[in-house]
Amino acid sequence: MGLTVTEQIIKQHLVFGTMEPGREVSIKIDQTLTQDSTGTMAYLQLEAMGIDQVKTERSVAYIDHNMLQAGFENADDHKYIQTVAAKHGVYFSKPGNGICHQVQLERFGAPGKTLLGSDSHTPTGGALGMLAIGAGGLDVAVAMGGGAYSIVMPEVVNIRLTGKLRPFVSAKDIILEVLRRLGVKGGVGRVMEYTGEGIKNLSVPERATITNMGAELGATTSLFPSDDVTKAFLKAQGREEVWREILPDADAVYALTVDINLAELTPLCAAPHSPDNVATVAETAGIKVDQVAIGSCTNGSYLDFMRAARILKGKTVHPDVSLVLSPGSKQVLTMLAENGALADLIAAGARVLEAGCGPCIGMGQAPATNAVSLRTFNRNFFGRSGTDSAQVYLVSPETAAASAITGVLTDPETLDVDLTIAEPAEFAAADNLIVPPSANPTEVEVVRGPNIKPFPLGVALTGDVVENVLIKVEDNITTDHIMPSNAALLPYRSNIPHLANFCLVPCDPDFPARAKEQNGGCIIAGDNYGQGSSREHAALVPLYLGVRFVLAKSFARIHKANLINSGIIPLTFADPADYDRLGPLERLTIADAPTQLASGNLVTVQTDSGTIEAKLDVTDKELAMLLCGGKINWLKANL
Ligand code: MIC
Ligand code: SF4
Repeated sequence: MGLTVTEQIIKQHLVFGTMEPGREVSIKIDQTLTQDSTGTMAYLQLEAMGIDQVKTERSVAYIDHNMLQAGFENADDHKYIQTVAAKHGVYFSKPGNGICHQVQLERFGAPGKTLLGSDSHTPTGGALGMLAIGAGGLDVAVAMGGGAYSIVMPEVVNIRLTGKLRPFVSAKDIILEVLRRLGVKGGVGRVMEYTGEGIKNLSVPERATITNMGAELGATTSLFPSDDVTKAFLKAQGREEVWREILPDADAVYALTVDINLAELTPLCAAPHSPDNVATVAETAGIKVDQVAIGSCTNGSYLDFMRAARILKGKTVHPDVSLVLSPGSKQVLTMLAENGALADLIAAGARVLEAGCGPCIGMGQAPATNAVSLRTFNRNFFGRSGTDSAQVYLVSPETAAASAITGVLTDPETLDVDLTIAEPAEFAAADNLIVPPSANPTEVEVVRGPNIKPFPLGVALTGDVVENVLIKVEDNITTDHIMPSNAALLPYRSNIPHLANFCLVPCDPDFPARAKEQNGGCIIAGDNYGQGSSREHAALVPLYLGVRFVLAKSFARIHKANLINSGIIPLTFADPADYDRLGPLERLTIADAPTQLASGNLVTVQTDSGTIEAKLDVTDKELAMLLCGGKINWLKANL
């Protein structure tokens, strides 16, 4: 039987396990990336594990999230990451060089390789035909140390694209269409593999918009084959030598095929507050817009900005609109500056930020009260923009630029502009902002600022676990709910005690105080708990607050792994209807927890009014981690 691209890459990297959907497989990791908001923790963990030099082919530490330096904290963390990278064999991408996913795609990614990144949008690299997966910082630290990465062998879904996009319809509309059809849980346990005639007309950066936002499907990753389009991109990046062709076998078998005719697509938008709340721009058009933001790791490419510049050239942004740009990389910004497109954008009234995440993670540019913000980003979760009352719509750069001029959500298909722009034959590729690791690592002194505080460690599981329900939350709670990130909080990513005061506050402002008062407890949740970011702070902070287990209808993949790594037990309801039976401050008891968990049977949970059954769906290794209080304890005992 033939293999999909996903299966070919997993097979070549298989260290342990059987490639059957649902079974655990461990794979060798060739490349890693970290960014600064998850990176401090990852490198503290690397140091704690006593790893001297990284064992990967290439590991890169990016500074792209915490760019505002309102106090010393971010600058201190940048220094820590730069020095710890130099000491341990990691390349360092300076602030200003761009967003990790885009720079990795441009400068380091290679077909057929595996990449593990401490950021949920790491699958962006799948645009090059690599298996690129997001994970918690601790898992990335282990991979840097040469350890294999374990996943549940995914099902491979074929998204078969036919036809050609019409002008003004672009890659963002393709992934919004996939989200419209499959929803934010549609990719759970799956890899989305794109095939079909339609992919031939999509350049690598356009493919990257699609693989990037596959994270919003909950997918393990997304990828495209490595073909002539991939070759042309790598050549234009001066890296043709890393290209190799990787196509699915002719008789590859997919679990499911989803057909999309690109010619039939129209501009789409995701309405507040979920990326799968998709409607056509035509039917939503006319709502008044206050802010337009173009950029991020989803739509921060050369083509994205060139199209926006074409639309805005000679025009002026509407008086009531603030247009803000956050380019994906220095390469993109340089090229726009060199060819004059940046001047067109500035002349039209755009506010230009440095290449980085910026407003996508609430680092500045928070919208006004009740404002409507159109963003070319990938997430419109409640509160993520920094303004709880803001209404964020996710759109393509074409829709964003058209609306910036009119001041209302505007269908770009109503424009009369020629948007034919070729991908460059040569990109402005320069690696002068990438600092190689030190040739004399023993001489490097790692600089630690006062903002860096020790992180909490779990304790071995013993006896009965008796905990009160601290909070009961609904479906699709994101890590932005559990551990909010914004300009005020991001500087404290290496300070868990401070972050603890904000845990789950978007759901209940009293949660941190209650958790402290009760000396910890447990969390009851609906479906897809922990969707979104890879931030392990959404597990470490609850651990710090004494949360022992989460009982949910289901979990998002990365968050579940982060809970296990922290020693917090992720239980699911055997009968989801039992969710309705539980209330706040109810006392839940798991009698003789180690024995029950290890039995492999259903776990009986005593409640105030009876018992309910829960499932623990973990591998043997994960069970061992839970029993000894998390991955670090497990590593210490096993390595
Ligand atoms: C995000 O887009 O939510 C982030 C910020 O990039 C996160 C990482 C983080 O929380 O630091 C992610 O996607 O993993
Ligand atoms: Fe940065 Fe936004 Fe991309 Fe996360 S989604 S890496 S915050 S640009």
